[in-house]
Amino acid sequence: MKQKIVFATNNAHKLEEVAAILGDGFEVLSLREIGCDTDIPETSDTFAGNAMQKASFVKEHYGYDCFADDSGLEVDILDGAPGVYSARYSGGGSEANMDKLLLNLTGKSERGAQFRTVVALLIGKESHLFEGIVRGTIIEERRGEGGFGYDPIFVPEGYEQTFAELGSEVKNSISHRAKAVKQLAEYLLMTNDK
Ligand code: ITT
Repeated sequence: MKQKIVFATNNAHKLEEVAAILGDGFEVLSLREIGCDTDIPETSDTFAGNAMQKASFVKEHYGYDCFADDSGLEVDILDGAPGVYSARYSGGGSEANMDKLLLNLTGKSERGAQFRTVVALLIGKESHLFEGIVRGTIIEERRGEGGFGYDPIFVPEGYEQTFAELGSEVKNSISHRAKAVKQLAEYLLMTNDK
């Protein structure tokens, strides 16, 4: 039987990526599927704090075992910005966020960056955190149609294409979210076997 677990996110792209990474053994329920249409507050200044805040909201209000992730892009030369503010960097959407970042990096040759995800899991009375990082470079203009967020301007280390060009299969095997969610899956499978 499939293990049911709630993923506390409003981001359909993240839901799709995570369901693909977790694989067939799990039925991942979205917030909509449990009847939650609240924009859950994210007021912490750390990924772990925000991920835990989202997971706790669902556990408290709906009683489900649940996980949430908080993720973002950290640019070396900008001291880790936009970081936890990645979704809200420009005050507009993804296009405006990329415009602002490219503008802030105009003329800069040092373009190292990383995506980071922290997943918070609340299961029974236990809580766990899992982290994934992927290093890469911010290029000077957008390339590719796939993915979401900053994917068109991020080239992961060891590749020449952006996350948006590489497609979901490659992205889901090497991304920050893949690394964190694989640890989550191992943990869930281990506890399910007991
Ligand atoms: P939820 O809080 O509902 O889960 P969200 O989109 O607000 O969805 P986050 O708070 O984790 O998600 O913000 C992450 C932002 O960082 C996201 O909106 C993107 O701009 C960026 N980001 C995170 N993961 C990314 C990825 O895999 N590719 C590109 N951009 C990403």
